[in-house]
Amino acid sequence: MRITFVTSNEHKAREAAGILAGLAEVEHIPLEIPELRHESVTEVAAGKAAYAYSVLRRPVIADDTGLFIRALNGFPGTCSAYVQNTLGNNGILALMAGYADRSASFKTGIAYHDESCQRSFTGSIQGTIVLPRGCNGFGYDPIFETGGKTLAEMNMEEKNRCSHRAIGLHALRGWLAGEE
Ligand code: ITT
Repeated sequence: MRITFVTSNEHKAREAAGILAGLAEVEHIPLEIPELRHESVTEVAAGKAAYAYSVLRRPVIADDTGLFIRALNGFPGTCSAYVQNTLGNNGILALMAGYADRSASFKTGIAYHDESCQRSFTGSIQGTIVLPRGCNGFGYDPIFETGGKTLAEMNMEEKNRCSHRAIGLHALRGWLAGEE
């Protein structure tokens, strides 16, 4: 089975190829997809996958991910890409100055779309916002700690055992395996 992962983010595609290995070959197409405004990563991912399918007409997956910080009422949520590009991790840390509650969740919506069906899956993990540590990964990984390590202190195999994206992709993998 061959699936096209449509994302401007090569790290996402690499993580997905690792998790779907042996079941599906993941081809990465770096298409820029217009994003719906919605509070749910799962809804945004479904919109991205529908758009990608309408353009490519082959089985696609899309991912939408957000960091939801409790003390900031869920900010940046589904605006995480914009906030990463504007404020960055240092800006997030500055916004959190003075907050004792550092808890946050990372959520990923994974959406699959082909000629006959559309399915969405969600993965979520809890963690803590910390000063940057580690140099693996991307985006918010250096400031998100879970199980004693930041995601940037994990190699891809470790991150793929516990991450929000891994949970969503394993759900997709299970469903695809059942469909075969
Ligand atoms: P798409 O083309 O797939 O939309 P994107 O990087 O813009 O790629 P999102 O809209 O899902 O993706 O934006 C999520 C933001 O959160 C973006 O800044 C990412 O770098 C960051 N992010 C996504 N997954 C992450 C992860 O596993 N670890 C750390 N940061 C992540």
